[in-house]
Amino acid sequence: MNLPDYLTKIEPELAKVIAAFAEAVKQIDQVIRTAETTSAGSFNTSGDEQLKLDILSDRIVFAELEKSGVVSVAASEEQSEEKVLTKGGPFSAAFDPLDGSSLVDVNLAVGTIFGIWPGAGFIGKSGKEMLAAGYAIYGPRTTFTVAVDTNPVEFTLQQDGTFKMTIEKLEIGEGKMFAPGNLRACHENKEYLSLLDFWAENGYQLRYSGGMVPDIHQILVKGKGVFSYPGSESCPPKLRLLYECAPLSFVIEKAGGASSDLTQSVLEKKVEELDQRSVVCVGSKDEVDRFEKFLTV
Ligand code: FDP
Repeated sequence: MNLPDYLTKIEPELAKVIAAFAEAVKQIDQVIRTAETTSAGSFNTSGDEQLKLDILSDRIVFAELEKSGVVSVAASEEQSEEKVLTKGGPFSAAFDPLDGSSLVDVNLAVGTIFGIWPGAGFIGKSGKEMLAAGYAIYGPRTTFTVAVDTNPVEFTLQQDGTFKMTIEKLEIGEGKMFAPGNLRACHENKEYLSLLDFWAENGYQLRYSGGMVPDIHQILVKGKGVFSYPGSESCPPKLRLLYECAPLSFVIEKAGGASSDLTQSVLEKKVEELDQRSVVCVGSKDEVDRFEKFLTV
């Protein structure tokens, strides 16, 4: 099955937003393969240095969302403010155009993340209100994963520019694989250190690339495992609720996994500001429970 066939099963206006992201992904794929990986000489609101690729990818996504004609407001991790695109459009879309861009020059996999909400704007809304979310990975293959009402599905970009369904049902069970982010926090966060000891001493397989999207996608494809990114006083959590944590938690929970910010599912957490950070742990339910038990003192 190709992406257009899959989209016929989704509410038509919502399908237009997903199709817009897929179109943007095709263009970003080309840009990543050929454009320079140098700095643009600017910084985003989070203080991350912007690459020319970040800025190009950002423009591509905004242009495709505007063309869709159904997105009232869009917010990007690369911009400090949301943009009004189509007045009266039924949806809002938040995205990180190129997540993990510090990995581009070393040729590791990077991604594009998106979440689609009803109405105009994001403040005061929570992830559980999302209508759909997904991401692309630019690696040895370019894949596009999307979740709407049920289990997420994976498509792979073909040479002719079409997206062919490659996994029709992503589902998460239990299993021993861990992707622990922000290890710098361990010197202060001894509870996190104890959890890492637990995973290491119990024969868990370490699989961590440093890119949030591939590090989470592996949990969906292998059907097991955990990704964690807590913080400590001098190494606070840096992952963004709106652009990263909420959309990826939506996909994980649709696959039967769990998410936590240490007090609740990430999807329960309300967006208070566009650049809001969150502790995040996603993956197999037992592992997310374990994360909460070890780190809640
Ligand atoms: P990056 O800074 O390279 O853009 O979202 C940011 C992110 O990558 C995630 O993809 C990744 O999981 C995380 O940062 C890794 O951050 P640190 O290496 O700084 O802990």
